[in-house]
Amino acid sequence: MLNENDYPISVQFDFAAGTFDPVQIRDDRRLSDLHMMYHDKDAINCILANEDPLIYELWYHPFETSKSDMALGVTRLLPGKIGDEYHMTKGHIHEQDDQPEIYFCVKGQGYLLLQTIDGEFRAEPWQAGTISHIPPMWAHRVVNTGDEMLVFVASYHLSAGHDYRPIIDKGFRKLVVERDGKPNFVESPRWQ
Ligand code: M6P
Ligand code: ZN
Repeated sequence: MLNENDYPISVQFDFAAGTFDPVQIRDDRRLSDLHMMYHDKDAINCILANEDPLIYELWYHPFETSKSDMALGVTRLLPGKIGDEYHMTKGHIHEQDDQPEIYFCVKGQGYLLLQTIDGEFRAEPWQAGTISHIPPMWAHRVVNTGDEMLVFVASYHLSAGHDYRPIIDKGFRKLVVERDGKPNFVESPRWQ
């Protein structure tokens, strides 16, 4: 006997808008949710004194036939900077050590930052059409270095779990900051 969730589901993605329909869950990430990730604390306090800007939206469709089913996530990362640091996702590593993920950049440009717990670091340049495989045990974060919204589609197992603690504690090895109008990688003072 099939349950309601066991039937095939299709959603329609709109490439121009970077949205899909029907969407099951929507969530916003504002600066107040992410302030610990950015290096310029004065800039954060100055912005938060007046407003709490939206940094990215998450659109989800969890397919819930079982706890090892896959989720579809669409992340809509607005352009902009906090101080000199480009807008970015919070970044996480999976709780389960055998869980990979696929990210598909459908709009905009930037970088996918990847890092192991021992500090091996990679920055994959992204433009619309780039598809990246994130191996298990690599933390991942997306940075929008362009002038338009960066949108990417993610597919992962619901059971993977999100661990934000290593990123909150030490961040990534490199910050992506604007220098002379261009993205530049600099060593993070928090990393040792
Ligand atoms: C993708 C997926 C989600 C993740 C989201 C935002 O959609 O990887 O699991 O939550 O990006 O990333 P973060 O949780 O690091 O803010
Ligand atoms: Zn992930």
